[in-house]
Amino acid sequence: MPPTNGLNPTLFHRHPSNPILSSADWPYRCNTVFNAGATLLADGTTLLLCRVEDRRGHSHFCVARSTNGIDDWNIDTEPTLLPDPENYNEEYWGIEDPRITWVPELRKFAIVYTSYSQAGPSVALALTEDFKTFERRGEIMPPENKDAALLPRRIGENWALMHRPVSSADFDAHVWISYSPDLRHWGSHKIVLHARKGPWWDANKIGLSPPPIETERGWLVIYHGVRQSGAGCLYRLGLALLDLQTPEKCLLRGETWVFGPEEDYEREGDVGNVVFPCGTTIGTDGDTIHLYYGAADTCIALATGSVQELLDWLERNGVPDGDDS
Ligand code: BMA
Repeated sequence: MPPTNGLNPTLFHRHPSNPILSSADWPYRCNTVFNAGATLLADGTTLLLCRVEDRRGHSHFCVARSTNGIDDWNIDTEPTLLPDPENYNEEYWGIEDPRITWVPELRKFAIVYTSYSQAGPSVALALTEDFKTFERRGEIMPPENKDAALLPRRIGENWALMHRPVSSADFDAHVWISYSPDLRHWGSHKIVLHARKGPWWDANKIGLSPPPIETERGWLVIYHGVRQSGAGCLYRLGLALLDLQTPEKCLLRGETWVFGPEEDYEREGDVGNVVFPCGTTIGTDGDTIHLYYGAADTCIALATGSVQELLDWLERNGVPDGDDS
């Protein structure tokens, strides 16, 4: 049995060789490497689509591949996907925080990412079969919006996208879901998870972290909560479970955070006190979850857990999502 401590068991275990990737590993000069999307290829290779911030402060993506998902990374020697502002003006200030979903119906990977436009961050979609050539579909949610991911299959007839719009500083930032028949026209917008209020760890601003994981009990969601204080922001992770057939319905949501900045590489960096996962992979046992997260906006780290333990924890400690306003 893993060590448990009532409400606060250790659900994610940091890998001893953390951080597993940083700018020091990169084949070309850059500032930082963080917030990577993750997926498994058909041959079992782990692929990370890493956000690389250059020395101007603009980001692009670069692929790193590894057979064990831990070390011996084979990193593309040049940027894999650069912003293309001449054709996609919304990428003017770069592309950030990719989330990867394998979509069986399309037989393609969908990459949903933040395109940093002059009007603010927005959500863009690209499809790929091989992470070498990319089919850009452009901006699918206007600014200000980020932290988006596509569900791997249609819900009824429609595709489903989770995302996080922000209307203005006077209103809270919640996680939403929208539906589309064609990946282009989006509607039926609904709030899935509300930011809580007051002193909560996830008050005022939350966002989806990796793409939701489909389980027999529902869509397992790892989301981040941003605690704003006089000392700055604190990014921590919580869990929720959404109904399989009606994902806008939150069945359970934890009250406490389950993973937060503790180690030096999470506490200190370009933006300290940040753990920010954009991808997971599931091991061959169908249960071990590998959580790849950006640490302090500076490097990439790995923590592992068990999907069953996360679900059991939610069943013991979760409450239905409610608006805490
Ligand atoms: C969020 C995103 C992330 C970043 C985090 C902490 O708003 O922009 O890319 O990791 O802030 O700086």
